[in-house]
Amino acid sequence: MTGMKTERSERISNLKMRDKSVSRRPGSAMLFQRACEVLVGGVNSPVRAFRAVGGDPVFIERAEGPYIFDVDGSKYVDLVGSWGPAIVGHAHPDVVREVQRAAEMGLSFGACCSAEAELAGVIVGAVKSAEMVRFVNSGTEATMSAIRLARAATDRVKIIKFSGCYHGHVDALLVAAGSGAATFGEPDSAGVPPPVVETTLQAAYNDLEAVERIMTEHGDGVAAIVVEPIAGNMGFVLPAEGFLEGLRSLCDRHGSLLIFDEVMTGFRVAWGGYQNICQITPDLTCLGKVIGGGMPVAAFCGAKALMEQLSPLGPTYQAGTLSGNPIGMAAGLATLRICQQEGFYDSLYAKAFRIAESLASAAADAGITIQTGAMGGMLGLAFLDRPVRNFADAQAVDHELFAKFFRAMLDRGVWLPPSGYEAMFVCAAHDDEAVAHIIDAAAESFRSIAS
Ligand code: KE4
Repeated sequence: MTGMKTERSERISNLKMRDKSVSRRPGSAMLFQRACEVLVGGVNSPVRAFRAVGGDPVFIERAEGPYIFDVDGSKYVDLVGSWGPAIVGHAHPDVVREVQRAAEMGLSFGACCSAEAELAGVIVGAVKSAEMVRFVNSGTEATMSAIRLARAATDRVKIIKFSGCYHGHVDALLVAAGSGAATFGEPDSAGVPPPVVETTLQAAYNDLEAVERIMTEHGDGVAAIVVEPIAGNMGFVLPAEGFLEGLRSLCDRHGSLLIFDEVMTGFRVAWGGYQNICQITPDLTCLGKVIGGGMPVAAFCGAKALMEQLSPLGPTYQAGTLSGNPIGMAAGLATLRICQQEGFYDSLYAKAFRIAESLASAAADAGITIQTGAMGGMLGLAFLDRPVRNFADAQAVDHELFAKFFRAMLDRGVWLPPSGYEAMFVCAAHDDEAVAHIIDAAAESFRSIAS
């Protein structure tokens, strides 16, 4: 689907490439070459480098509704939505208007503003387990701060996380699958000193027995179990029946805290988050993405007695220059106002379900077995002959075939996440035409990769 050529993209496409090679997307290729001179890997977040799917990254010039437009003037139906924030559609007029209005009054005060309590009030009203909120600027900050608070509140150090779950680039959570019986973490990034992750224990997602074994041995030293209630960083993995309930009761039994990392699922799969669906109450919830509507806004929240252990009331320090930023608050408030409309999530789910079902049948028609799933406005696709239940399954997915599918869909005007370890996201602006385009492109793409 090639959209209208913008004047700028005409200009870019006329640029001569330094190495004179002709690229399908000359503007992106030229900009990527330039970016690589001053940005590490040409990007500010690794997944954008397209290394998992091959080829150079595509540079986006603008986005509107369910579409994004690259610098060469091509148009794509977007199933990434900036990794979740664009839930109401890109450049929604109500959101843009509120951001513009806030910006005209100053970008940042470094002081209190009314919008902070207003957005916090919406979150407290929506997230059952939240009485108090602290805003931060990224999901990483939210999980990092929640862990610090949990350690302070319990006077314990150990943390349990699950392989394949991603909670941002927090040192303590950049842990590979641990080796040895106790499954102590080993760093899965350079620069993370082994002592930092020695207190991070790791288990397989959905393996409640493994967590029971760890808690039997270490329970009285475990500050918290941190979990994505739906895992969206190893594809799309639903919690097994009883898994989250089991974590809750293990935490209650051993005096540990349960942290739901709902940075991705918060206000994405339901108003408030997955905890409002599964009816399990975590002690702390991390939020991000949707609550900022595309601006750098994240948060962690929980019961008053726990949250008030944070500075300035309590001994656990946490701070941030741009936390509660008026522009971010305006974007978040405008976004959640739209999400709160009657039927918003039912409509999102209907789209996500329809796309997931259509992907499965189109793949089957091409003789390819895939797994798909959907919850609210989130969906997943895995080239595997069995449901993905944990990271080992996610690693067994045919990521090469996913890469071929990604490129085939990209060439047919559909923007998928550039990694088989990611989830996909629909938005309120995905209308019948956009969904039909995804379905048609998928049918052609599955046929092309099958051959
Ligand atoms: P940020 O620090 O990137 O704002 O949030 C970290 C984070 C925390 N928790 C969960 C469940 C998350 O999914 C994330 C970040 N998600 C990835 C996409 N899977 C962000 C994309 C990127 O890293 O560029």
